[in-house]
Amino acid sequence: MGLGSPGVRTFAVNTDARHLLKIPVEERILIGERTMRGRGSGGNRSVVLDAAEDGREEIVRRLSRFEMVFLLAGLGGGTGSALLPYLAAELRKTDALPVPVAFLPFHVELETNSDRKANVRAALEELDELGGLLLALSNEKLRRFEALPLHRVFAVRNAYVHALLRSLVDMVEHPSQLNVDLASLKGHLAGSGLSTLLCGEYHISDPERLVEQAMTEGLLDFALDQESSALLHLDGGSNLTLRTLDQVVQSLRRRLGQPRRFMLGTRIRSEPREVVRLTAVIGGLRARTLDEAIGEGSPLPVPR
Ligand SMILES: Nc1nc2c(ncn2[C@@H]2O[C@H](COP(=O)(O)OP(=O)(O)OP(=O)(O)O)[C@@H](O)[C@H]2O)c(=O)[nH]1
Ligand SMILES: [Mg+2]
Repeated sequence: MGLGSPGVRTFAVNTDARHLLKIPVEERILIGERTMRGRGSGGNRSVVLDAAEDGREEIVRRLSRFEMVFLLAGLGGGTGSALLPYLAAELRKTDALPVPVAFLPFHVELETNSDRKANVRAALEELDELGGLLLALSNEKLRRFEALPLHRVFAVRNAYVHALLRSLVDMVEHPSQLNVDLASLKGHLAGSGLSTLLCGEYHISDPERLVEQAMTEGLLDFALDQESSALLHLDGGSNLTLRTLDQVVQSLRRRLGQPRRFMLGTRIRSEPREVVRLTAVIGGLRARTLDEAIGEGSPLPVPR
């Protein structure tokens, strides 16, 4: 997925050579050729981990020269479930900021296959333990669109992920009045345990609704585990008043139980705007366990 920035480069890493060739990216990395012969792992995380370890130096060298690395994987098989936490952990040792994005399988896939369930669980536990940013998006939420053709449904999902990542990049890329840069984002993340990213846009007249919507969309796959923390960034027009800003801050703080660690950034444009965009990094989370997730199917965030 290109994010429309000139500095963005797309990579695919896989154990499956045929699948790798079909993915429209700029650079491809095949791992585990010796052990898996380019045919995928057949759900075996440990053989993928061995292959990743063998190829570690090259992969880390190629990925770590970027400031942020978005790692996207569908969990449940061997390759994605092994590589997502592994690469996130390896990149955390470098200057790059890894942002893992985990797609969780439909519940029916898990209910009928205990190996897939074990793979998802292992990956989520490792990501949870690692802390930092995690986006977790359950395919189950797509059921809300069950009347649409599958490719349309995945397009909806991709648009939402794109909006989230775009809003993170925008936040750190543009210098603004109360500035949040990459260093301050990393500093905030370092003391926040597991964090996730929220974004939302709403009419300037209803700050409560803006916060409510961003939170219900973004926190579905997480539970608040310890004291929360928040980094809030608002992007609005010259008509964004201090009162509106304050209402958004108070609303978010209240909903999170008044976190002690709170950081605010703003970007105010020179022209008026009807819409305010909120980007927030919420910390002190844990990924909901699979059993919790399977217990409740939850609705899909609607992208804008
Ligand atoms: N949301 C989303 N999910 C995907 C996409 N591609 C694959 N998946 C899901 O990712 C999960 C894991 O994919 P698999 O091919 O089974 O596993 P793998 O990671 O390739 O691992 P192997 O066992 O080595 O084949 C599946 O449940 C797929 O539904 C995609 O483009 N978008
Ligand atoms: Mg595969």
